[in-house]
Amino acid sequence: MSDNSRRLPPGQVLTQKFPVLDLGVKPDIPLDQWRFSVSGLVENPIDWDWQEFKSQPQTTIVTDIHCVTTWSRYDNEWQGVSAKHLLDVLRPRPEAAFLVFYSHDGYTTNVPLQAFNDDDVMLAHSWNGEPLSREHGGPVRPVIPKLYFWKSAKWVKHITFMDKDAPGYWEVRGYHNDADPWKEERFG
Ligand SMILES: Nc1nc2c(c(=O)[nH]1)N[C@H]1C(S)=C(S)[C@@H](COP(=O)(O)O)O[C@H]1N2
Ligand SMILES: [Mo]
Repeated sequence: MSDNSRRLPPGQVLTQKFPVLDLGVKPDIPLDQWRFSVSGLVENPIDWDWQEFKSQPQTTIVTDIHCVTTWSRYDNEWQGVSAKHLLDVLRPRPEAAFLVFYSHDGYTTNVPLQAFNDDDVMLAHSWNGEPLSREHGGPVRPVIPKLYFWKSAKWVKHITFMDKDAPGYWEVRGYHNDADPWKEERFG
């Protein structure tokens, strides 16, 4: 896209850098100890080790990042397991409407199932052709490009599917629950 006004959401500034933002703890999770589990309102809960995760169908997507602190970064190439595939495996129950992500640093964040169930959402293990670095959330982080980047939990270890919403770390501290950059849903 060449028309920047249609690509850069309101109030954002483009950067070539990839800033690091988190609570200050950067967990080190060796791949042989890494696990990823999903529980709650799904027909088929999972508890994957690294090999099971990597043996799922792999996809690549290129997305823009929009952080609530106003930086945006274009053309990030992510590789991993698509949300669509994960949902095929999990088979959410009809009552399932909200997800909470749990991370190794104690961070949590919430999204509606509708936001997760999108073609550009994935659990990423690589960024721009390299394994996702520890400072950016490796081994694995979800990427939800249509929402501000705080919804993309680094060092993810668990997802729970629920019938009710449950605001996460920043959402209970004044960040907007929905986080749509195009509507500037930053706070409140
Ligand atoms: N586990 C975890 N995930 C997190 C955070 C965090 O503190 N812990 N911070 C969020 C915020 S506010 C942002 S902007 C992005 C920053 O990701 P980056 O460091 O890869 O740029 O991670 C999000 N995911
Ligand atoms: Mo952020």
